[in-house]
Amino acid sequence: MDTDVDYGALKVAVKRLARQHGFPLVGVASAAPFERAERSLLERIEEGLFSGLAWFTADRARFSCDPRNHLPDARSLIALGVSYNAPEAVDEPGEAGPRGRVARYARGKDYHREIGDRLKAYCADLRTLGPPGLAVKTFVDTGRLVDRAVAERAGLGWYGKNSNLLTHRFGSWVFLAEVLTNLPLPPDEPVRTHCGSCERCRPACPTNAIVRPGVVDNDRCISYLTIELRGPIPRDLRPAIGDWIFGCDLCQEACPVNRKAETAAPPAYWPSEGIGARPALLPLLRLSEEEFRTRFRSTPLTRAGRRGLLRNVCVALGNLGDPTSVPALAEALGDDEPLVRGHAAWALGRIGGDEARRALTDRRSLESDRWVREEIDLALGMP
Ligand code: B12
Ligand code: SF4
Ligand code: SF4
Repeated sequence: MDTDVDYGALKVAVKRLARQHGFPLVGVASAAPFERAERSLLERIEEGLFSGLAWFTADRARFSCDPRNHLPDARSLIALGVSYNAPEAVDEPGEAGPRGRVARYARGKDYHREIGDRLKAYCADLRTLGPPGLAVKTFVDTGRLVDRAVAERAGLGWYGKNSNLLTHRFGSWVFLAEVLTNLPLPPDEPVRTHCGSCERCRPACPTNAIVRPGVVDNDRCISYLTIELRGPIPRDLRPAIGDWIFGCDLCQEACPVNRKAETAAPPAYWPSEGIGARPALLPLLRLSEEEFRTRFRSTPLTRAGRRGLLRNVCVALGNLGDPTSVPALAEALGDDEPLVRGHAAWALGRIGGDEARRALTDRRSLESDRWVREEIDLALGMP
């Protein structure tokens, strides 16, 4: 790199530019390997805590913890954070019937594209600052890099026992992204704060997914069960999901640091831009594939797809136990997707009553899928 360049001054300009591009949290970290993250990841994979995510292999973990795998002459990481905490007042208007809950990060537009576009514009402007030969690579969530570990090293925040990165201004309600570069920028210091004796998040988790402080068992986390899991939700975990239909925020809602969090989400993440915070469930159960695609295009809901969302809606309805949902669930017993039919059967069994039993018995004689028939039998046997 050019010895005539004042990298301290360049760092100030790089950070100012990041704020101008809508990244209020910005810090710089060295691009050295993330040894602690690699150790943690490999231990957790070995322990079986990631067995549900087939793509989360030991090889991927090793690759993700060394930024030089992406850019051989990488020197620095510019860590970026954006709040997704929207003001409550912009929630959707009321509608009758049972309602589900959506994790805060997923209520509006999808962040991958929105932040991806901003990263592109930011990097284009970085080129006007940087010396010749500047190389950059951008990451947000899906890249093979450990986003939280980068943010922690760059001083954006600290690890909470719920394993989220907590920040002074926005609590843990932040998306993380980064720019990897060959610029040797002087690094920032990590934040020294930690949870102290607080333990509130752990008992707040209904599936006991926080197995040790800072360690989440992916396979028990409602976020995984409602978003990433493609097949049936394990029967023993369904009751603990409550009314969450996409993601879960309980370990973050319990966190005292989040009480003081600024509500600074850009309008793209407001509930009015997507599914909202507490959507009415019965209309969701009646969505066709076409309607699902039109309504939820460019929102995080596409990750679960119609079948995943409707599976989750059935579980939430079963847990809410509102008898007015029986006709819609009975209709869902005839859905094209066995995944939806099986979870509708579970929900009807949980709600119980004559009408629910009749619907289950009628469907049983028509049902061709073995797993769905098993769910119907179990539902009919429910107390
Ligand atoms: C896989 C994944 C998941 C999995 C597994 C989550 C997990 N905790 O490991 C599932 C699907 C469950 C998930 C859920 C969620 N996710 Co997610 N997820 C990821 C992804 C793709 C990889 C995370 C990873 O590598 N985990 C492996 C473990 C080893 O990493 P870690 O948790 O950071 O582990 C560190 C700590 O445990 C710490 N540590 C070790 N020992 C100890 C001991 C103590 C006492 C403490 C305090 C810390 C500590 O060191 C470890 C290594 O650095 C990242 C994006 C990315 N590319 O990084 C997003 C990411 C982590 N997810 C994110 C979000 C928003 C969520 C949800 C909040 C969504 C929701 N509301 O439903 C939940 C939160 C659940 C939770 N409590 O963690 C954000 C987190 C933002 C933030 N402020 O932290 C990320 C960074 C995406 C992004 N770019 O914004 N996620
Ligand atoms: S997101 Fe929900 S299920 Fe996952 S660890 Fe936190 S409280 Fe538990
Ligand atoms: S609830 Fe308490 S223990 Fe959990 S992350 Fe927040 S401060 Fe840490």
